[in-house]
Amino acid sequence: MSRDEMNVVEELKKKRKAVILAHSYQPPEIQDIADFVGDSLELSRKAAETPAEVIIFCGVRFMAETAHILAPEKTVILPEPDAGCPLADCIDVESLRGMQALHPDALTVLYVNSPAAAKAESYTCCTSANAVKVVESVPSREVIFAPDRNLGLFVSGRTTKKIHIWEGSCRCHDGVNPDELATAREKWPGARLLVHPETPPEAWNLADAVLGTGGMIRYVESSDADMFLIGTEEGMVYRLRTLFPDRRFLSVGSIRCEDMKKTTPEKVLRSLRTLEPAVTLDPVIREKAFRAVSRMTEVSS
Ligand code: CIZ
Repeated sequence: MSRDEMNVVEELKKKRKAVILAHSYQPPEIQDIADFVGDSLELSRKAAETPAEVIIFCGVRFMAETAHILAPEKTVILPEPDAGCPLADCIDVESLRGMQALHPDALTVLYVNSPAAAKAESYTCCTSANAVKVVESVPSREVIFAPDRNLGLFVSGRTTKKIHIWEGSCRCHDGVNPDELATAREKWPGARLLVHPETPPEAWNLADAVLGTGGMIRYVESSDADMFLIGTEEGMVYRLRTLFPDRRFLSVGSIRCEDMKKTTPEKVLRSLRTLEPAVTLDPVIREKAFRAVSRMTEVSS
């Protein structure tokens, strides 16, 4: 973005009382113009706390919906309305109710990568940063965990609760090739390999740590290694390089989310001008989803 365009963004932000929030998987040029970059939990918190009246949410639809669920009085704009999440699309209300009928003693923990209508049918939500803590907090011995199978498996290995796992996945993370990770490990023996829990267990077995993006940042902060192999969406490497310019980061596993790359500076500029397209939800669904999302934020605060 040119200096002139950056100035226009700044002026419009002031005029609209707007803030730009961007997920760590967004392209570099979006992370560069954002007021805050983070994971979905951090961004939801920012959305709820910010005094801004308008939130330009650079991410995918479920994230902007979560911001609207937590801050209905603010205008939440998703600059690219077609930025979806195939993982979130793995679950629908009717099938979720079907699984709940099969396990009447279980409460449902829904990964935030899911549609608001499914959140409205759930007891609570979680992100990759707090999944184990949230599952442990639920007042039932049995839990339905949806929609990410790999994260569900990750949680079941860290709790004594009985977990009924939904069969869904993020096709970018689930498609990671463990051989590629093993080759990278051999090539850079001194580097630490960090992978996301949405990757399959074969990837975890090769890694030094299995972490959400916020956890990866904290890991690097407290590590004395100077090179890291990053097994999550490639945008995270730009974020890490920005935060830790004196360390080396390499994206491994070819994990690229095309939906995350649909946001462009031009679309952000257009949204600031027009305040469109805004994300809204049926108020009844929003209210019920708010209960589930709030239970999560209470546990992780
Ligand atoms: O929860 C998020 O923001 C996602 C999608 C990834 C992560 O681990 O931060």
